[in-house]
Amino acid sequence: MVVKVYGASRAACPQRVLACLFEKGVEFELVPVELEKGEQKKPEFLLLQPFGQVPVVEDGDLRLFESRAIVRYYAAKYADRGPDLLGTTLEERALVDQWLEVEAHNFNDLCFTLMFQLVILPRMGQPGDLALAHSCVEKLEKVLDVYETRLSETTYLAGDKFTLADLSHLPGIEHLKETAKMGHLITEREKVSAWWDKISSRPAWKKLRELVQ
Ligand SMILES: N[C@@H](CCC(=O)N[C@@H](CS)C(=O)NCC(=O)O)C(=O)O
Repeated sequence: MVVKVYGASRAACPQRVLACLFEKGVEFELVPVELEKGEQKKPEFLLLQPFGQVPVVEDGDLRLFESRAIVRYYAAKYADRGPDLLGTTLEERALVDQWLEVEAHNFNDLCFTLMFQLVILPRMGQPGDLALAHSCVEKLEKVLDVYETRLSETTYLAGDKFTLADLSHLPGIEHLKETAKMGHLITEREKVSAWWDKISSRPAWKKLRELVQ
């Protein structure tokens, strides 16, 4: 059965899910939801996702939202297919979870606020708060300094293997670099930059990029 993914291929949260499905070779159908038109807030969509956000997946009888819950589900469901994205030992899994939490709370919150002020609000014809954006950049610098230290010890965030912890960063960093023109945050850090080059050159992420263009 083909997995249905409701979302916009340009939006970061659906991209997290699509990247995971590509890694695992899971066939999917993308059901477009036009965020600019507010389709995600319409009553029929709220029946799928009561908070009015994408992505949502439908897989047989299962309907699931929250991109990180979805990628955990597919990484576990297809554990024996494609790369191991969860870690095998209890300790490896704990480290993957730790860095997934860091992505969600330390990295993504700042990245999202920055994107909202610099890109999304101006796109909607409203001025972004540049002071807020500036403070996000300062805080992001500190977060990425922590990544730089971590990545001088291990090749990937959770250890020596690519996992969900790395995959989950792909959309946010791509948006930071390409849309917000903040690529220097990555390139000025040697280890983070090498890590980014490695994770963004994976065939699954390249397929995602082709889908977006
Ligand atoms: N924590 C949720 C966040 C979902 C989310 O913020 N989705 C954005 C797209 S990346 C969205 O639907 N934005 C439109 C809106 O909030 O109205 C997840 O990871 O799935």
